[in-house]
Amino acid sequence: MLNTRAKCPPCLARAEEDDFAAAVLDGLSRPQKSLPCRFFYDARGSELFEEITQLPEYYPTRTEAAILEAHAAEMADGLPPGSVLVEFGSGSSLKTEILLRQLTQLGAYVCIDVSESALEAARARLAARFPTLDVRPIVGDFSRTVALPADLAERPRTGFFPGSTIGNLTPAEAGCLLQTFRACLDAGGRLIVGVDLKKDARRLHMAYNDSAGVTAAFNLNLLTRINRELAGTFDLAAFRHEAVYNPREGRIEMHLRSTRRQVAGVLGRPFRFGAGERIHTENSYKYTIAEFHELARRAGWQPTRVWTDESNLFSVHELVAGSL
Ligand code: AVJ
Repeated sequence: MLNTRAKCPPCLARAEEDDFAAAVLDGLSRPQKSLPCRFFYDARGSELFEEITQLPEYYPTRTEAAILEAHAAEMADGLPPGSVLVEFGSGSSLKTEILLRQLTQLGAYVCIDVSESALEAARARLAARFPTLDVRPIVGDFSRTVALPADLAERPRTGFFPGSTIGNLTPAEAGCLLQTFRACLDAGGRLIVGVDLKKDARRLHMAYNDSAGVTAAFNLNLLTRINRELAGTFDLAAFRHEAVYNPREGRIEMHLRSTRRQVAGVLGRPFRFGAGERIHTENSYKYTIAEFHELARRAGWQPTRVWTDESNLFSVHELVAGSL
């Protein structure tokens, strides 16, 4: 078993508690400059991501929603009455409603997110739409072990981690996260997880290089955020969005490429860029079903069922926790 503490670098969902300044200064000081993708999601970034999910080229969100719609009833059956649904990084909990409509035997819905405002908005909306549902928001970082409310301790648990958020992690980090979820959900617990599939590289390229330029704006917004929050002096016109599929690693990589030799300041410190030098801003890993099964098994999960769309663009996996 991997040691979660030692091998899990800070990865996702920690944007509100961790130090943007320290992460940016550190990332830009490396020989291969990089910025953590969790900082994309300031107010403007979240808005741009929302726009991305509506783009004709960006298939993951609508495909996953369609898979959930088509198979939610199957996902629900076999769920013991009184079960607790635990969502890791629930945000608006919008996709969750597709499941909640079918999970009529649910004992409670525990939603974990770093954003207290997002949790409160979701709680209010769910209270109106599912008046009998027991909603338990927890403000916290799902990449660390989260304790569930004591009165729910004896209930069977099902985890929910949609959106292919797991693709932002390296496979090693993803394995750590699956182990953390396993610890939270206990032996016999289930996990429903959305995973984007490997596919034709042109299709992937289009999804991350949309013709309206929304993904480019989303990527470049990171520099706007640095300029605003960290007294940055990035010239937005001198960086270009780049998204490329790396077939060896099985991931889309997003970069910001400097179009010329230049210096950009952050908190009074100068960072030099050569012409063509890149800042690596995001990885989005794609898996075959077999690859994801292997990853899950190594993290203590037994793959049980998997649902996909007709074009095999996206997968939703059901995993059952093995005993430790
Ligand atoms: C939110 C991680 C699923 O990797 O596709 C969308 C983020 N980046 N376009 C993804 C993203 C560029 C997205 N995830």
